[in-house]
Amino acid sequence: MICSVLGLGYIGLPTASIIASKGIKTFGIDVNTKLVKNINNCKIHFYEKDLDKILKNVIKNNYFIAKKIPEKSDVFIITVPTPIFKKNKKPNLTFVFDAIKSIANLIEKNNLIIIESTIPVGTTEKIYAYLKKLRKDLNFPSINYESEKNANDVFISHCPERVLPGNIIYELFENDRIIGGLTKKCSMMASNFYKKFIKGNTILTNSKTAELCKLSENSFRDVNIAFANELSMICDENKVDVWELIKIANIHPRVNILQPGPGVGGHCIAVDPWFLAYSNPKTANIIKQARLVNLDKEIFIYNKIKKTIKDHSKAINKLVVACFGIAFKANVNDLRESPSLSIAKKLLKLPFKKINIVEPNINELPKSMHRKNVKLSCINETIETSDILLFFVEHCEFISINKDKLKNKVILDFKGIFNYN
Ligand code: SAJ
Repeated sequence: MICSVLGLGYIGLPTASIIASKGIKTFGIDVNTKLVKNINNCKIHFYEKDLDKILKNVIKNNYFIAKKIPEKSDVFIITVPTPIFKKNKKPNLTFVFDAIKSIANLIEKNNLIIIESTIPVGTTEKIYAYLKKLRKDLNFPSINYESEKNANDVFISHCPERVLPGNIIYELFENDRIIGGLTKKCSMMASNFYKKFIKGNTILTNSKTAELCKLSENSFRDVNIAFANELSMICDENKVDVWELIKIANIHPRVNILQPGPGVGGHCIAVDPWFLAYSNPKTANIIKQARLVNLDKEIFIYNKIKKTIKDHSKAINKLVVACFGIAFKANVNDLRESPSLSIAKKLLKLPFKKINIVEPNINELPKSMHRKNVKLSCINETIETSDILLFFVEHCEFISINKDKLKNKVILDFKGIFNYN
């Protein structure tokens, strides 16, 4: 059996590596020539626990090779990004359809096509219609999930990735998978394939349910984080400690409030709810509002910082501020859609004497932060030399800071670091 995984990013590369680790010949396909070369030399463009070991092994044993141009395969898995257009929040499916186009002429009877990328409801059916147009020689009967007679030549399913950045390898093996086939047979064929390399269960359904399920999961989390963020702003207005409030409220057996922070980052939860808000503008009210609340939290924090600067005894051009954490969440080096990074970038525009950035998970600052007065610094030196300390991310290194060192410092703790025991 040969499997091709198209898109070697945060999901595609770990997925391809794990499939190859089960002895399945796997091609990792990506349009980026440099990335393909680097991956074949075991150079990975992001950190994910255990991925380097697995990749090294599968390359050494000839089970995996990265390529630019797709080849004939039994299974094609699409793991390309599905961003949104900034202006109108419309899902951008260009990469998905480009990937499908790139394999269209390679597809043979009995091939499996699996879309893992997060997609709007109905997209798997659109992909089917697109392939039907491109490959008139193949048999594509009308879609009917329940029909036993459905005799397609190719089997298309949406099996959304649901793994947590920072724990991807473990979750790829262990998590249950939603298998959303266009037909029952598509689901069964895809399920049999996943069972070759996952320990979790496969849950079979139709493609639309699978698409909406993935979007619902991430929207659920976004809405719940928005609730925590809204509470944090209500607490601020009422001069109540939000961390203590949430701790007490969560003692209730049916209450489980999440943690507030500078907003929601990453390429998933900050993006996917917009798919629903865009396609269901009249009904997806809470979902849209939650997105807006989580975005507003960033502005709220920026205004808090500005007020603190104004109240400080030193003039702004004499002040040294420190941003603790610019990653999108705790203990990862991923900066995508990071609200902390976005706030830090806004701070660059203010005339501080110096800005210390403490981010233990990266070795150099992103280019967009390159300024004379901005430095990637270590924890202890930063504490000693900074006037205002801003805590944006709950990295484990920050939680273990000896609190005695922080006496006499102005601290704004947006992640409740000092409430961890
Ligand atoms: N966050 C909070 N407060 C919390 C929890 C999270 O502010 O109490 C913030 C984080 O700091 C981060 C953002 O939310 O900025 C998202 O982090 P996350 O850990 O909740 O989720 P992701 O984006 O890393 O991964 C999510 C997961 N989805 C769900 O938990 C429903 C993962 O399972 C998905 O596979 C992934 O999105 C994806 O790829 O869609």
